[in-house]
Amino acid sequence: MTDLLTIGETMVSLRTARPMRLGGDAHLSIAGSESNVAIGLARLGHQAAWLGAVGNDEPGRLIQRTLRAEGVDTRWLRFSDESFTGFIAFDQPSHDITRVSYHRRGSAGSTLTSAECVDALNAAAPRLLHVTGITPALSGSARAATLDVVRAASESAVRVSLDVNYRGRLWSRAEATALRELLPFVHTVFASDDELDILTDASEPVRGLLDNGITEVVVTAGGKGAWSHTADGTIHRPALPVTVVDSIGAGDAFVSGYLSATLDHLSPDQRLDRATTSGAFCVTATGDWESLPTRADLTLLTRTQGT
Ligand code: CKP
Ligand code: MG
Repeated sequence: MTDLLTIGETMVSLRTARPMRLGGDAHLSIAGSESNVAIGLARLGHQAAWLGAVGNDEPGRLIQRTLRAEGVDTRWLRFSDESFTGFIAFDQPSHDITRVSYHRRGSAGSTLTSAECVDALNAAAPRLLHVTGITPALSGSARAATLDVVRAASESAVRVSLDVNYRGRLWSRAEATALRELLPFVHTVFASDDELDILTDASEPVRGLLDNGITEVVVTAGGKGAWSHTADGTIHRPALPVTVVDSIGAGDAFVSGYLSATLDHLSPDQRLDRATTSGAFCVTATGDWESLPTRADLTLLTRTQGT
């Protein structure tokens, strides 16, 4: 039984604690919003599957091994002989700034096809399908694959979530309005407050999305906390007061907490509680996914904060 299927590109990552141009020690790992969410759900005890393509190379094998070690179902991972595993470099020129460089154009991860995504969806029959706005930005075929898999999910009554995850290095905001074509098939939208206008021209974007059939609009605003909007009203949770060490991956931690609570049939309040606690836990240590919480970790933070 698959609880959640997610599709997207996972890259090999190199991270340095100072400007990369100076050389020196680097930490080798993996990165990718969708696989971060899959790891987050697996750590919280759910059956999560990730579909993506990697090169038939050592970085690709690192991705497969890491995801397997984290308990993510990788049976739909495809090794490509034609293209390479994408690469992301993170360097920290100063304590508060993390610079990201992508090397992913033409990568294996951008060669996703509709057929492989829809076949995996049909075989996995997951309770939830999660996609992000990064995948359609990768290539024409990845965009078509995202549209076709969310349409197929919706036709099979599989609940679809979309995290906008706008990436200015991959496409312009005008190009990203292509994400609107996914909306008829989406149940839950995750967006930061500055991403909503990508999805709608409505003067009140949240209202516009709810009026157009989105069931839940979940909006994050960093230190100001998060909101969940449904036809029944709006709920807000402040951000937990933790020391932020590394905010990359916080959005994915938030999404995995939210979707975990959804899978557990929790109330809207409890969904937002688990999401904000998971996001807060993740930012307290370095790494996109390394610092994602387990269930025990969540109770630890809740107790520390006295909430
Ligand atoms: O929105 P987040 O900071 O949670 O996303 C982080 C991920 O997939 C990171 O792992 C990186 O590889 C990426 O977003 C991306 O493609 O930018
Ligand atoms: Mg994000």
